[in-house]
Amino acid sequence: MTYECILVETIGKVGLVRLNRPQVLNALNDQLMTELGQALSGFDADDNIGAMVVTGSDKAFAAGADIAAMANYSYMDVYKGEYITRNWETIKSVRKPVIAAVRGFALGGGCELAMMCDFIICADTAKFGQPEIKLGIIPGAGGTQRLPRAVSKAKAMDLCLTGRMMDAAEAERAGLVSRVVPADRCLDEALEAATVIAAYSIPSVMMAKESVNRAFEGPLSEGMLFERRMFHSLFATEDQKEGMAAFVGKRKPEFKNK
Ligand code: CO8
Repeated sequence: MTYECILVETIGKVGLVRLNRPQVLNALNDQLMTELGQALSGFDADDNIGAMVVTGSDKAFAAGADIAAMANYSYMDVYKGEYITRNWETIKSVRKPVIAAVRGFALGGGCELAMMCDFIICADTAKFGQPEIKLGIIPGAGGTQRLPRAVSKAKAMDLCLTGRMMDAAEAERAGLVSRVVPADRCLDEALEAATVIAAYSIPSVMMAKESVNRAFEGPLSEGMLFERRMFHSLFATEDQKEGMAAFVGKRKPEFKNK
């Protein structure tokens, strides 16, 4: 597949997507979001891939939705035509883990895209924010919903209402990111984490992801039941037998993803 707005490669069992619109700090337009969805869906369907990484450039993960592209849209364009918004949820249907490696700006839709990934590893240069308020709009892809769940109501209100940026240290303190590393280590750190994940049994990895996501949808008792049933079902896999036999036998497991 040929892409114009992203670069795609495979590193071992990891699929890597680089957002690639450097002239506009990886501003997210319909084409980029369509291509990103296609690339991630392709990796998701590929048995040789166990995890994915999405990254940008040193200067920007993504500076938000493309403001120039949406400046003249009407209400009917964005509501009925779903311009801008129509391709945004594909990433949420990806069942294997997706890690965001964030260097530089992750603003507006860029911050929201990072939050749609399963976790964020960021560089000490990273800057997160929801500056839509400065444009006379509000976040449209989770900034008012995923952000409060990730960082608390107080911090989310502060960011959405003032439009200020939060640096990497503040983002880590607030719980938005799982790790902060020096900028030149960021992508490698994410690729290494993805490589670790991709070596595990894919069914257990997928069920772990599904179960953690359940924690954000509905009551605790339902989440606990879902986790319990997922846990039970993994005893039907060959990989559970292999993983436990390998531990008991003091050897490395050889997972077959079955
Ligand atoms: N859209 C389009 N172009 C952009 C964007 C953007 N979001 N961000 C930067 N650019 C362009 C600039 O216009 C500039 O182009 P040119 O060289 O032709 O003048 C180029 O990128 C470089 O940018 P700057 O010169 O501004 O670089 P600086 O280092 O001075 O500043 C900033 C970097 C602070 C990141 C600054 O560019 C900025 O403030 N950008 C806009 C950030 C922003 O407001 N983001 C939110 C956009 S709205 C949004 O994301 C809504 C999401 C809704 C999603 C809903 C889907 C369901």
